[in-house]
Amino acid sequence: MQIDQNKIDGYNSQSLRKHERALAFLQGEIPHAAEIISQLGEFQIAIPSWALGTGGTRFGRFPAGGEPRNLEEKIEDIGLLHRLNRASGAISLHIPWDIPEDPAHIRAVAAAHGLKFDAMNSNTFQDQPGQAHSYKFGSLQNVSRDIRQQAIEHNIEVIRHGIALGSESLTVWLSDGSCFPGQLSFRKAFENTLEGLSEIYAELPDNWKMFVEYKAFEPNFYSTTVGDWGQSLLYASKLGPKAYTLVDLGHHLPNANIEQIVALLLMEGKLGGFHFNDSKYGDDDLTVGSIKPYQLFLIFCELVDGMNARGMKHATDLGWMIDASHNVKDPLEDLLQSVEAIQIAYAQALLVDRKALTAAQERNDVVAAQEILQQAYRTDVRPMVAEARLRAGGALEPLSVYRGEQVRAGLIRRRGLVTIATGL
Ligand code: PSV
Ligand code: MN
Repeated sequence: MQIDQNKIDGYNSQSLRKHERALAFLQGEIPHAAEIISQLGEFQIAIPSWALGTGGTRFGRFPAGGEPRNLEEKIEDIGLLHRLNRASGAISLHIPWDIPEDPAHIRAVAAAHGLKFDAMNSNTFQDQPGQAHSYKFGSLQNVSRDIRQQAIEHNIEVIRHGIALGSESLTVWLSDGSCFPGQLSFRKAFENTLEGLSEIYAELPDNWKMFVEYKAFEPNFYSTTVGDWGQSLLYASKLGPKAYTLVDLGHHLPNANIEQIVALLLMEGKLGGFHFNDSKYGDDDLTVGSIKPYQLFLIFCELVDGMNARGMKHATDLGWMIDASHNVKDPLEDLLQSVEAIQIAYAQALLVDRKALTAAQERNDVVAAQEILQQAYRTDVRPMVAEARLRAGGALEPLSVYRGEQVRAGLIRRRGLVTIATGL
């Protein structure tokens, strides 16, 4: 389902006056507003192919209806998001949930929607029908060479799919670990995992990156073999220059200082990718910015400062992706909210008066430092985000257009009420 440009223009003209007034006020307050708007225009956030359906929990699932039935329809849904916000210009695939049987065709479908292929994701956390060996006791960490080999071959297969689609990175998230003390040897699990990752790394094309994603717990609840940023950094450092750590916001123990983790990984040149979501308790996979928007802003402050310190391009030098699950919301509405929350945090971080902050830090002026950060955080930057969308041909108010056009009802009419998207 697509929304015509003239429809979007029609909605925009209804709210244009109000928008222009709000923007003019902001431009008067912020001398470098034009630069921020252009940076926002370049910033794209990949959408995972598994976030387009209702995720559910282990207790149940309440599908919204009209979920995409195949990869083409998933691409179509992301194309729709991108048309509305002009900031979701990439898709990230999980194999084997979304095997591109005809890569040339899938590439063409994505290109028609203005989408690129972001990181490819392997899956050795589930057993697939017909699979020779089970991952019940882990994949790359496994005591069995045959099982490790199967996981290595799967990852190499994922790289091949990615090459065919024009992707340039592989994200490896392993659920490997243990549920009970004594179940495994931490050292052997690490060594096996490192050996497997090295074999996968050796198959990466020159222009590819490997992202090693860590997670503190779940599905294993005693130990995780890539459990935190220290372990991920250890693997990435040993693997070589194409390997990086990937930070998923939901993968930390409660109250972890994620902004500090980000600052240090960037300082070491080892931060490669990002999975955005929000959480109250664990890996809750909630809408970005719905629970801890100030933390998200502080993380973006470190991202912006750390990338600037290394002369990195904000838009392209890290892999930006949403990794969330939608249990009670329409997945597409949730994703529109998440993308906007990311853009808001990014714009607020660009507002921080860095010179003044450094000066305050140098004289140990704690109060001034806090005021400088909060001055940026308390600025309503939404008109700049909307202006970036408007200039790119998107909607001033994406959610209003989505609802006004009754997109979900249209998808249900076309695809049916009971459709299940592949994924978790
Ligand atoms: C694991 O919780 C994770 O964050 C990884 O990125 C997976 O690829 C994704 O969620 C889907 O299971
Ligand atoms: Mn993730």
